[in-house]
Amino acid sequence: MTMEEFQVAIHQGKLSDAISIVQAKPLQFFTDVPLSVAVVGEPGSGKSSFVNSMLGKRSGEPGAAETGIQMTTTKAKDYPHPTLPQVTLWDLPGREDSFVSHTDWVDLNRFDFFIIVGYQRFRTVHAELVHEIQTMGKRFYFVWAKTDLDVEASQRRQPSGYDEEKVLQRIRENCMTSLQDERVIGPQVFLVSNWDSQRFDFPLLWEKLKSDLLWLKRQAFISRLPSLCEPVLERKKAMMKEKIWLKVLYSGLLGFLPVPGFSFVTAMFFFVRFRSHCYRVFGLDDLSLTVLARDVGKLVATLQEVMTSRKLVPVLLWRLPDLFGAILMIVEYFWWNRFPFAGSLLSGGCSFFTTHYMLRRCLTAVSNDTKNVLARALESKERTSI
Ligand SMILES: Nc1nc2c(ncn2[C@@H]2O[C@H](COP(=O)(O)OP(=O)(O)OP(=O)(O)O)[C@@H](O)[C@H]2O)c(=O)[nH]1
Ligand SMILES: [Mg+2]
Repeated sequence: MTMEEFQVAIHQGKLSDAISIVQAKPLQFFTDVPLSVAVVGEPGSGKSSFVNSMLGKRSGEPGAAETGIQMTTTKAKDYPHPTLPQVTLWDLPGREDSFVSHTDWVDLNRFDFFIIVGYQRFRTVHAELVHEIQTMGKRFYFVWAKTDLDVEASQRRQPSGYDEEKVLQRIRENCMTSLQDERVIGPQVFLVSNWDSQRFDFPLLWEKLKSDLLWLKRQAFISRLPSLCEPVLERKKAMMKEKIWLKVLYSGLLGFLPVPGFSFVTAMFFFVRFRSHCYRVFGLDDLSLTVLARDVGKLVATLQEVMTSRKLVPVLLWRLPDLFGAILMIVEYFWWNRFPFAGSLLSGGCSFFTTHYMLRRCLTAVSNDTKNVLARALESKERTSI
């Protein structure tokens, strides 16, 4: 799928237009977007069995995920879905609570959507997973596996007064409450048995997944947008780098003037002007941010929070040589009674190098900020399950 219009808008520094272009696309536009679905949960919760049920395979069949009582899955493995286009299910190794172990855990950032598989009870690891997924601004379903065992156990406990619907309702409510306690809005909970894809909520889960699919692909596409900008931003950076030299030359020459502190003032002047110019070129100036913030329903300050180029302290630290130059000039003027050659040389010489470094750093920071602001603008405001 090409997104030339989007890249053109980024190239023109029109972030707001770039976002509108994507948001205006009909859901069908995202049909071919690949979707990576990670199946996660504690060890032995039934993740691999769930993947097999989703693929329509039985454990042990060729192409099916390996299942077993012991820690079975040790590496993340992908299973392209046979009927859902461009959907890949990822069977992940079981994850313990963070206080037990965190080693060998897979980076969840690379997945677009999550299915948390739990059983028996809602555990700390589920809460941790929910938290991580929400922090990434991604969505999930919560699947309660082995419901057949819960139902059987309940039946054994009270054979006479047994009511399956009540048992299911109790489990469902328990999951919902636990998820809501983690501040999830509208949790999507499905009770399943991996042995029977017609029983309990499995058919419902299928229907829901099919109806959410294009929306999820759209979300996946949107979350990849900042990296889609990369080549455009690199080109812009290269263009702007060429213009840095002239500014460095002016700043360096002015730094030679025998006025204490003048090199600092000129360098800061060039820096601030260059940064404003970069903001305009990349679409991060105040006006553009105001329009973007209004369009995505966020505060300008929320977008600015992720802009590292706004921090002035590191820049001031880089201007420390100016202080030494200024002190040397003052000493030369007042104590040695002579023209401040050494101070001017120190100030001017340092000004060349430090200004060059500062402007290049500023350019890189603004370019990265463009991606960060875009990602922040696209972040969902609500901690919804789907
Ligand atoms: N009764 C019942 N047993 C299940 C169900 N799902 C899985 N099991 C059993 O639970 C055990 C673990 O299943 P797996 O699918 O291997 O679980 P896993 O989460 O992939 O385990 P690891 O890869 O070790 O983390 C196996 O013995 C399965 O047969 C289910 O829905 N009902
Ligand atoms: Mg497994």
